[in-house]
Amino acid sequence: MKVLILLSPVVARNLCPVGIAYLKSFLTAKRDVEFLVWNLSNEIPVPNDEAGGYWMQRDNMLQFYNQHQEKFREWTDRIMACDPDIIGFSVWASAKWASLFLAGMVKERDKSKVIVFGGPDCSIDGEDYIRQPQVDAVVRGEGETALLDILDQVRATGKVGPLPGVLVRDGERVIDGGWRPEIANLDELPFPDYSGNPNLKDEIPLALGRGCMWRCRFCNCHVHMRRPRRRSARGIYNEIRHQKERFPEISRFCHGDPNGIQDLEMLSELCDLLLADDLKVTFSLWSSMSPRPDLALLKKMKRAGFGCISFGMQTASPRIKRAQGLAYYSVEDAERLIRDCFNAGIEVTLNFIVGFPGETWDDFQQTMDFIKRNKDYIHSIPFMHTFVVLHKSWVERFPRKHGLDTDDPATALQWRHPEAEAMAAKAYEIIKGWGVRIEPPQGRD
Ligand code: B12
Ligand code: SF4
Repeated sequence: MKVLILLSPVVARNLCPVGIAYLKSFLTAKRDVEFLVWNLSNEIPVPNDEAGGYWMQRDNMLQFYNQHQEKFREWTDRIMACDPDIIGFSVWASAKWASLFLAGMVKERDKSKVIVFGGPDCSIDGEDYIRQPQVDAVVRGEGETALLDILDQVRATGKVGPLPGVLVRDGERVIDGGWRPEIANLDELPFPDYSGNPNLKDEIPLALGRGCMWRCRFCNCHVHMRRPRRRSARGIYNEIRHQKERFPEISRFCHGDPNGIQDLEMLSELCDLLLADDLKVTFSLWSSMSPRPDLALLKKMKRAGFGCISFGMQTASPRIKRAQGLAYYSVEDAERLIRDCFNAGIEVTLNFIVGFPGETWDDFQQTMDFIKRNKDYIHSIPFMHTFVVLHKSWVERFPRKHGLDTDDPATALQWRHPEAEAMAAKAYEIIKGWGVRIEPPQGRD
């Protein structure tokens, strides 16, 4: 059996998805399967590939498609010549339209080709994808066991029928297999396989677990990975050794799951294992703010190779923080954590959101005051995001409760704070004036 996974435009340059590497190692360990990954996005450089919102608009991608029809035809020819048993599209929102256009072109050539969509945007908008005639099945959530079942079904019957975790169509009717139980013990998964991925250059993605234990009101992560699960320190350490053996020229690991500072006991144990070894590797982490860890653990993390942490700080207004569901730490906790990281030698970058519902210039000022107080301890502030309502987030589902003047989720999705752009522009102007960098540490974006 041959499985071809496609990453269509537009995904960020050099994206090396941890999820596809997991699918590859899992499927090839379980079945005799040729697993191919084509990152088509690499083949058409897009100058503004970070502008995810722009590429989520169908008209923008249609214009791009019209300019590059020849390339889309060439891809279709290659896919047909490759003749895979399953054509899988790994879809992030920015790649939605190109994936749908290309799938349509394949189906036009051969209706019997099995086309499966999966990836983050399918978890969030799966019902929409399965209504498209060129899509035979949509996998929501993690893909390993669902894709394995699909593979077995296609081998036996040549098509995909109802399965847990999968949406399929019977004529016009959508059959929803419900959400598949998530893999309980992540240590049972084989290590992700990055072989042959041209985007694996300077750093190797590393997932410490899946999902996030918090429930920020603006976030929709819990739709994609529903239950937070951590890997064991020993399992992560073994993977680091394994990847180092496979790719000895790469010594930097970048974090590939939503939130790195969740299980402090595991982090501490991982540091002990790394310190007892001499792997000469470094790590970067994403994390929410937290009342923990303490200075001792941060110092140990630094010695073990954790060089920088990107914190989602979002706001320093206690009122807006509460509205965002971030009551689990205080502004003082955040201040202490930033300074402790600095004192431990860990570079801190902070990301903020401006223009949350109900945010006033006074709330904004509290954030600016916070940055000013802590500017000597902050490496950079790469993102001052203007708030947008995410599909399936709590804000979208319960808009009035979050200060919007509507009960309608569709209207909520369009909502923008009238001062958000002005706040972001002002913030950049102020923080640049203080000499705070707005680009992340080298090698981190
Ligand atoms: C870690 C992460 C990143 C890392 C990527 C790490 C890596 N190397 O893979 C980095 C920092 C690079 C990143 C960047 C971005 N991210 Co991000 N990221 C995440 C995060 C926090 C976790 C993803 C995760 O758990 N990965 C772990 C692996 C195991 O899961 P996975 O990659 O999804 O793969 C599994 C399934 O999706 C499925 N699957 C994947 N492909 C396929 C294909 C088929 C055929 C099948 C059947 C299954 C399948 O199986 C995989 C294994 O179980 C999520 C939030 C969340 N909790 O979901 C946001 C998230 C995925 N990111 C998002 C966005 C928007 C971005 C950016 C565009 C942000 C920006 N403006 O720059 C960029 C650019 C990415 C791009 N496509 O170009 C959005 C996606 C929105 C959407 N609707 O598509 C999310 C959901 C966050 C959010 N709430 O907005 N991100
Ligand atoms: S901490 Fe980050 S990943 Fe977790 S719910 Fe909040 S925004 Fe989402």
